[in-house]
Amino acid sequence: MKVSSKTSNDISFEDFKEQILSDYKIAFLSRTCSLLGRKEVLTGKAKFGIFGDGKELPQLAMAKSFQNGDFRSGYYRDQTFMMAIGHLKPKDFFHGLYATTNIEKEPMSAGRQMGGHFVTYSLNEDGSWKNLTEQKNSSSDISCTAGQMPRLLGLAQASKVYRELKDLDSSKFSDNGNEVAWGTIGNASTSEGMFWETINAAGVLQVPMVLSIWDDEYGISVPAKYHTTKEDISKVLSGFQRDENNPGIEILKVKGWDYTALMHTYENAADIARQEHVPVVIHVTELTQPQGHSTSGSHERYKDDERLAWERDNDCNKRFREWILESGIAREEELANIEKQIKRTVREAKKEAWTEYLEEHLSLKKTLVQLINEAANVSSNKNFLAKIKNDLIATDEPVKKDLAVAARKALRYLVGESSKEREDLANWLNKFLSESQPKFSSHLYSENDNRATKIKAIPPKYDSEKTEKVDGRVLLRDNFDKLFERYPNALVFGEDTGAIGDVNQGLEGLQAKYGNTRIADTGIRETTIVGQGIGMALRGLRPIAEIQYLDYIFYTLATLTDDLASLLYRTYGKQKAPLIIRTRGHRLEGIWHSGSEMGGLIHVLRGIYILAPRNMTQAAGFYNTLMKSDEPALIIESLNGYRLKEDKPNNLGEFCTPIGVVEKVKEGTDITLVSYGSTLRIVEQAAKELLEVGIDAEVIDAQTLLPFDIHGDTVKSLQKTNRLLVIDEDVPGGCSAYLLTEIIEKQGGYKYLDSAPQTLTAQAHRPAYGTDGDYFSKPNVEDVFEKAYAIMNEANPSDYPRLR
Ligand SMILES: Cc1ncc(C[n+]2csc(CCOP(=O)(O)OP(=O)(O)O)c2C)c(N)n1
Ligand SMILES: [Mg+2]
Repeated sequence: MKVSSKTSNDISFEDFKEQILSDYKIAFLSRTCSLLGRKEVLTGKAKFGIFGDGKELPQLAMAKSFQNGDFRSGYYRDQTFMMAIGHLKPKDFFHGLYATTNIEKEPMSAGRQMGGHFVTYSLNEDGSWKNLTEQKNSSSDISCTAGQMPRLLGLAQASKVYRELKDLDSSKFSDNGNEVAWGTIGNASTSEGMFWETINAAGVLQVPMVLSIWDDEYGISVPAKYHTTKEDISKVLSGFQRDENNPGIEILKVKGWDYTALMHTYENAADIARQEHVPVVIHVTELTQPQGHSTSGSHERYKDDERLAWERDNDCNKRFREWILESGIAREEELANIEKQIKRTVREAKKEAWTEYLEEHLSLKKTLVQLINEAANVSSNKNFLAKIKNDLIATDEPVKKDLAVAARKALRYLVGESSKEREDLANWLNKFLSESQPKFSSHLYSENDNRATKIKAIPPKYDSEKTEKVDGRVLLRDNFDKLFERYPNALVFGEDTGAIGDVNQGLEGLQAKYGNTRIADTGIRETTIVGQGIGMALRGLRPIAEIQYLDYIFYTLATLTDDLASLLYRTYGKQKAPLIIRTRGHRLEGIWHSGSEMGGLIHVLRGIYILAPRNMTQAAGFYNTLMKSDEPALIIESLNGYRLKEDKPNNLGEFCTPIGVVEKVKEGTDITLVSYGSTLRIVEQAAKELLEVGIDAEVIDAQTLLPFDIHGDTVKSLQKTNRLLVIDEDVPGGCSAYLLTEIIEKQGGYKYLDSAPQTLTAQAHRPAYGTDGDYFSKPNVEDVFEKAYAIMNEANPSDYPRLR
C-alpha cells in the first residue's frame, strides 16, 4: 500500500505504523472534540455547535495530498482536515465554540463566526501578503451551503493563470501553477445552482481543483431522494466525465470508511489536478453523522432504526480502528492507551479555553463590582445599586453584555448626582464600551495604509494647447491599456469582454495586445465570474470581473454579499480579495436594463466600495485609485456615457479619483442639489435652467456611495444654501434616503436648513420601456427643475410664484 506521495514502497513497518497511528490519533482527537463540543452546548457554555464527526477519514486522505501553496475552499465539516494540516488545535476549537473575541485565542475569526468556520492567514500585520507558497492555505468559510463553490473556481484558476503568464512575479503565490484548489461540499448542497455553475465552468476552464463531496445521504433531516436525481451525484455528473476526445472532469468515487482506498484516490486526484490541470470530483460515499446535523435537534427524529444501526456500524473512525486491529498494525491496548491520552488532552484543552475565555470578563467584573459598590455608598439610590451589584456578583460566568448592562443601569440610578464615584463608573463604562466595540465591528474595510480611502487624489492633466475630445469609451479603453501595461497581474473577464472588448468596446483591441488569459471571455454565469475574481484575488492577482449590466448583478448578489463583502470582517483582516467588479448601468429603459437599483446594493454590500462615476474620466480615475489599493469595489459606469465626448487627459493610468470624496460640479447659493451617475447630467441641465429663473443651485456629485463624503463636504454647502434636494433614479426610500441620512443625521445638516430636506426619485415600480417609459418612470430635467423651484416657492413665494 502506498500511504502518501512522499512514501517509498519499501517503507519500514515501524514508519508505516507510525503514519497510520498518527492518522488515527487525529481522527480520534477530532471525534473527541466533537463529542465534548456538543456537551458544551448542551450545558449552555456555547451557543451552537456543528462538528466534523463522521467525516474524519476522507479529510485525513485529503490532508495527505494537500501541499504547501494549495488552497482549501470548504465548509463546516472540515475540522479534521484543519487539525491534520496543523491549523486547528483542540484549544482553538473550544475558543471557537465560546466565540472568544481575542484573535490570539480564537484564530479562526476572533469570535465573529460560529465554530466550524475555518481560515488560515494570508496577510502580515500590515496587510501585506505572506508567502502563500510556503504554507497550507484555507480560504475563509461561510455558512451558506455551496457558497464556497464560486470562490473555489477562482482559487483553482489562479494556478492556471500563473502557469500561463510566465513573466509574472508569482514568488509569493505560485510555483509554476502547481497548486491545487481543494473544495469540499455536503451531498445535499450539490442541489444548489452554485454547485452546477462551478462544475460546468471548471470543466470549461480546465482548472486544477479537487472537489470532495461528503455524502452522508442527508441534508439535515432531508434524505437524498429529495436532493439528487437518481440519489447519486457522481452518476448524474457522469456527463462531465472527460474522455480521450473531450476534456472534461475526472470523476472518482470512494467509500468514506475505506482508509487505503481513500489514500489512493486522493493521491490519484491530486496528481491529475496538479500535473494536468484537470478538475477532479471525488464522490465520497457511505459517510455518517453520528451526532446528527448540529446541536440543534437530534437525528433520531428523522433517521429510522435501520439507518441508525448502519451508521453505527459504518462510522469511519470505527472501521478505521477495526482495520488497524485486523491488519495487525496495532493491538487493542495500544489503541486504548492512545484514546485515553487523547481524551485527557481534549478535556484539558477545553478547561483551559474556558478559563481563558472567562478570565478577561472576571477581571473586568471585579473592577466593576468595586466601582458600583463605591458609587452606591455615596448615592441616595444605595439599595437599587446594591441589587445591581449583588446580581453581578452572583453572575459566575459573566459575558461582556452582563457587564455593560450592569454599568449602564447603575448609571441611571446615579443621574443628577455628582460624586467622584459616579464619574469613575461613567469613565469605566465609556472606556469599556469603546474598547469592546471594535472587537465586534473592526475590519469591515482595510485598516492598513493602502486602504482605498487613503489613496491620494491625482487630477487628470490636459494638454494646454489642444485637448483631444474623444468618446468616453475610448478614454476608458486607453486608460485600461495603461493599467494592463503597468500591472502585469491585472486581468479582466466577463461576457463579451475578450474578443470584442466588451459590449461597449471599452476594452477594444486589448485582447490582441495582452492575450486571452488577461482579457477573457466567459460563459454567461455571473456568480462564478465573481467567484473567479474572489479566488484569484485571494491568490495575489488583480482581477476585474465584468458583470455585463447592473441589472444582472443580482444573480451574483449572494456571492458578493456573503463572501466578498464579509471577507475582511469575518477573517479579522487576515485575508483580502482586492477584486474590482466592473459593470454599467443608470438611465436605461425597461425593467431589466435600467441599472438603478442602488439602494439594494448599498445596503447588502457593506464591506465593498460602491462607486457611481458620472463620466468615463471619473470612472478611469476610480480604476487607477483602486489598483493602488487592496480593497474590493463595484464600479458602475454610466451606460449612456460611452459615446459622449470627453476631454482626454494626458496622464491616463495615473490620475486618481479619490474615494469617499464628493465633487462640487457647480457653485451656487440658493439650494444644494446632490446626485450621482447619469442622473447628475440631468441635474446639471436642470441647474442651468433654474439659473434662467434666478435660482442659483449648487450641484454636488456624490460619486462614491459607499463610503459617502468622508470629509463632510456636503454640509458645508448646506451652510451656504440652507436647502437640500437629493435626486436619483432609484426607488423612493432607496439610495436617496441613505444619502439624506448621511447628510442630515451624520453630518448634522439639519442645523443649517431653512426648508424641509427632500428627495426626488424614480417611481416605486421598475422603470418602463422606451423614451416615454423613461420619462414617466425616472426623474427628468423638468421634474428636477420643478421640485427645486417648489422648494424656493415655499420659502419665497413672491420671488418664485407658483408654477402650476
Ligand atoms: C443557502 C443556505 N440554505 C440553507 C442553509 C441551512 N443549512 C445548513 S446546513 C444544511 C444542510 C447541508 O447538508 P449537506 O450539504 O449534505 O451537508 P452535511 O451537513 O450533511 O455535511 C442546511 C439546509 C444554509 N446554511 N445555507
Ligand atoms: Mg449531507
